[in-house]
Amino acid sequence: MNKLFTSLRRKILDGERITDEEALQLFDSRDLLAIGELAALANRRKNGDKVYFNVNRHINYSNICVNRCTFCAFSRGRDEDGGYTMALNDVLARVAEASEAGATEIHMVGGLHPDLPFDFYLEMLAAIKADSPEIHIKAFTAVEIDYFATLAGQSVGEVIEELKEAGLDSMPGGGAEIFRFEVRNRICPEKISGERWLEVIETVHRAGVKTNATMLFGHVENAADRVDHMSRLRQLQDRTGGFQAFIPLAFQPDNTRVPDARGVGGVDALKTLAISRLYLDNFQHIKAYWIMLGLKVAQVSLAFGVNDLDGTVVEEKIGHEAGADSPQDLNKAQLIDLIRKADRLPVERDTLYREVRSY
Ligand code: V47
Ligand code: SF4
Repeated sequence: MNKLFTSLRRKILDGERITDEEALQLFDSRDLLAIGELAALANRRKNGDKVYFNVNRHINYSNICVNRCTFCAFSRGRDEDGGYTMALNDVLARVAEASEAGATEIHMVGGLHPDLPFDFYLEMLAAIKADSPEIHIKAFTAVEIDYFATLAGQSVGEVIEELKEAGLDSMPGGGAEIFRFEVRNRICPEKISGERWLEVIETVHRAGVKTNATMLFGHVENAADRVDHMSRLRQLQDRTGGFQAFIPLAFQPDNTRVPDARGVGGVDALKTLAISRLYLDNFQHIKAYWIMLGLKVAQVSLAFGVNDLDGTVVEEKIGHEAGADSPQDLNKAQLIDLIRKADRLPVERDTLYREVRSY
């Protein structure tokens, strides 16, 4: 193993890429601290001491969904108890509240609603922009975009142009889960395939819209599935450069239907974040989503290659319906304190990673 770490250190210093085989060896290794130290080195060379955070608000406009992903405790069928769709005024009120609280971003996603027409989404974007033109709208996953294309009877490229026109600024990275068919077919058989997710995102990037990429881990996937997932992302990033951040999402098991899910301990979470930093050499930002990781693991991850924390969030349903025991919101002062106490430099950013203010 020492040989592996020596050779990887040399690769990082020479700016050389690590192979799938090496990533697998890292997943196999029990030397968490050595992996973390390498990831911290790779991160320091890219981002110095800065840790980015943003002031944002998540809005889940509806939880009604035609799919039934087994890991999802958030969605409901059309006639099921607990299903909701926000009225446009409720969405606008949340955006206005966010804007008054100094948010620079709205992160807005929802289920695949069986009845709403594509125009609903265009009108929602346009109304948000009319009310709060200064706020960046990061909305809809590749899964929703594919669904809109079907609803509208249009190509993904056409749908993206209309969404941009209506006010869409960028997209989050959800819906990626694990790309490999054997896993995807077990956890979300109705969802678009991994190949389709990548194809939609490639079209989005080519339309000049930035996105993130996620990976849902800690269910039934193995290390090879994780490396395969990251490999496809690395290849797409080589082609488009359109990804901003990679966000490993730690699986939360409550109220879900994934038999044999392994769950995510702190060691696995830190290892996965660190390996993603080492493997995804063409991603500038590795983001800890503290909602799923918990605050303390998210803070420690800043010594394991992570340089970005999402965000103030304010209201979170997807992880909390599945048992996440983190708070639902952090204020800016708490985020700054968390980063400072990790001995790093807090920098507020906007969605496109322009610096708003250092602390
Ligand atoms: O795609 C669903 C995940 C995602 C569970 O791009 C679960 O900035 C854990 O993508 N346990 C949506 N995860 C959230 C998401 C996201 C979050 C924060 C920032 C960004 C960004 C994107 O949530 C889904 C799915 O992978 N998810 N259920 C669960 N039980
Ligand atoms: Fe629907 Fe998304 Fe939940 Fe799957 S993860 S059931 S597509 S809301």
